[in-house]
Amino acid sequence: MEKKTPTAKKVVKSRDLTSCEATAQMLDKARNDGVELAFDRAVTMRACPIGADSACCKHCAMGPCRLNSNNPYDRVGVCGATIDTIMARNFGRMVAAGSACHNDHGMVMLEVFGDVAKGIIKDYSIKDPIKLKDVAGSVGIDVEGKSVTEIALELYEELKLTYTQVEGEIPFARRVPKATLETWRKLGIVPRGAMREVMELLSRTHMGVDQEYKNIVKQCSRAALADGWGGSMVATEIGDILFGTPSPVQIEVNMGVLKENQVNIIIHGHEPNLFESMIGSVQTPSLIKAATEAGADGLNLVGMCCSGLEMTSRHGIPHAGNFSSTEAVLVTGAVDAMAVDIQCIQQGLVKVAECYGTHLFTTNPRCHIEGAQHLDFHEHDPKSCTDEVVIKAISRFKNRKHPVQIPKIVNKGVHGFSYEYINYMLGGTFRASYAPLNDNIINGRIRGVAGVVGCNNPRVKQDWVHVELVKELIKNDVLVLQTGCSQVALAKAGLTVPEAALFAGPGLKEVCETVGMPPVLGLGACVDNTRILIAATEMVKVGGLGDSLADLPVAGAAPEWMSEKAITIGQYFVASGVFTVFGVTFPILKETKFYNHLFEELEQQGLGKWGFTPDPYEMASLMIAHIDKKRKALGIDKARERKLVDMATRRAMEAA
Ligand code: NFS
Ligand code: SF4
Repeated sequence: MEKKTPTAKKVVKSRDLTSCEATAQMLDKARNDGVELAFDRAVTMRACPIGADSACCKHCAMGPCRLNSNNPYDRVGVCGATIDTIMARNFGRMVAAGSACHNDHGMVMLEVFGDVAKGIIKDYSIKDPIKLKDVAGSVGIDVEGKSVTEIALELYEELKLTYTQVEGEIPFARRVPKATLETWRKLGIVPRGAMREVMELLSRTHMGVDQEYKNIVKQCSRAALADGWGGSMVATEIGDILFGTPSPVQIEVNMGVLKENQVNIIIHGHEPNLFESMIGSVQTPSLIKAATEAGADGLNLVGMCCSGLEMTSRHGIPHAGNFSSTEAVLVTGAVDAMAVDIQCIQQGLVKVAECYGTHLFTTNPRCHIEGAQHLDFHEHDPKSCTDEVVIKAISRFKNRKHPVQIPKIVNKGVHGFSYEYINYMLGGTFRASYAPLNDNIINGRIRGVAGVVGCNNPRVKQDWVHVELVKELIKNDVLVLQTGCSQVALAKAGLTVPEAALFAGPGLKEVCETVGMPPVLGLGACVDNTRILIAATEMVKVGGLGDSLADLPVAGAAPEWMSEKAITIGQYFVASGVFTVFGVTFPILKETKFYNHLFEELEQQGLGKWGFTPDPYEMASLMIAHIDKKRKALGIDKARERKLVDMATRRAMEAA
């Protein structure tokens, strides 16, 4: 499928590869230092055009087979597999991997929760008993008269079914709006346990099993829903119960959060457990003393990527940058240690860390990297790992050999908008409710809601697609909810502060100013996309916007996606009823039946559908057109018409 390819020239100007000024400065420095980053590798590593279209199959040794003719229906694989089968199977394998990744993480979170409830793990406790009761109630556990421990143990047993259940619907299926659930039941896509769904998807995409693309897509939906309403949702809810439900907090983001005279420690990955323990280690008096004795002004703990976002939301810990900045940040020479756990950890980090003398630690038994030092992290004795990271960081600080050059850029944002807080913020303490949001959508002040999420991808200019898309959406009165690396892009662009309401259309601006909220709400890590599902569910429950999630005037986007997890997230949003647009590239050939199925037919079945364009402005208009279509179907388009932004206002806004 058509895609934006990078400029063919071997050396591309740094500012054409990223709109993050700090990252550009570090890319320039890396080039001067003779160090290669992913940005430059993406220029020299041309994407394989057949693979990019998902037109090849290597599922058996009769192949690999390539169907790269102009008419993909001219040929079939050695086994006779058609282009639709091949693309659907490849897509299914991506969904399976992404779902496995989130579910594996969610399962670890649940095990930790179980051990905390049983008193086996003593380093963590239940921080939010109110949320515990809410979640338990939502899956049908009677909480009356029971102790926190009793409820926790029951919830642990119940939520285990999210993964292990062989038959029947997963626990959080009870949260799905009735009409949406009915559609899933009709289609046979309500998930059983994630282990079963992922296993079945892998089995069905094996050579010679499921060879009807529509049937494969059904299992894709089921395995993806087992992520969104399963493993990811468990990860979010358990994270809140154990570490606290986020509420808005002012944060600092960008590489300027590193401090020249302090011991800088970066945690990069996806498991809040490691990060929570690290917070304990940097507050340990003996370690602070050791840092001072080494000549440092203190210990500076900073996050990156998704666990960084969880810590930002829960504790206001500074955030150094998103996925495409993880190598670049090491080029500052200021990072004394980087500890990683799982997911989105580029192997390229090893080389860059080596060049700048940074200690790079892997900490999770699932993720060792050749050339990195491995320190096993265990929730039963977390400090033995995290203290060691601090000690190594201090020794590197004492012996810093590399000149330190930190880009002096720090941006501020207000993040930590949980589903629960949005409830309170809009409705007030005494009548916490989503009714004001629905009212403002119905009266047209807010045109609709968009979820803008996902990764960076060095094949497009870093952050640029995210920022341009979101600017366009808020200008058109679309309230934007964000997670993952996308949120960091917007924070760096200064659009996650209440003052950013200035850039919103008049209706959205009015709402933001009344409530004192930014037009772009940061909800956390990628697993926290489930907060968007829950918020959307509440909008349906409150009423006035239809019966099913598919009726809502909402749309989703992952403008710079790269990971298989993103595809799974896209598929569970689509299966939940949301029109979801991806940028960069899409692993599909146009003018095929499989394309038509994902991009049109799914919507006719009562679900959402996929969209694709690398262009942020086109992406915005696709999303807005969809929102308007849903408004029309709900009969609330009239209210909206009176609120259209005229040219004069628009010009005034541009000038502002
Ligand atoms: Ni999400 Fe988080 Fe970022 Fe993409 Fe990776 S860090 S889980 S996958 S790159 S948003
Ligand atoms: Fe080729 Fe079929 Fe084997 Fe795929 S499964 S590699 S299309 S023969």
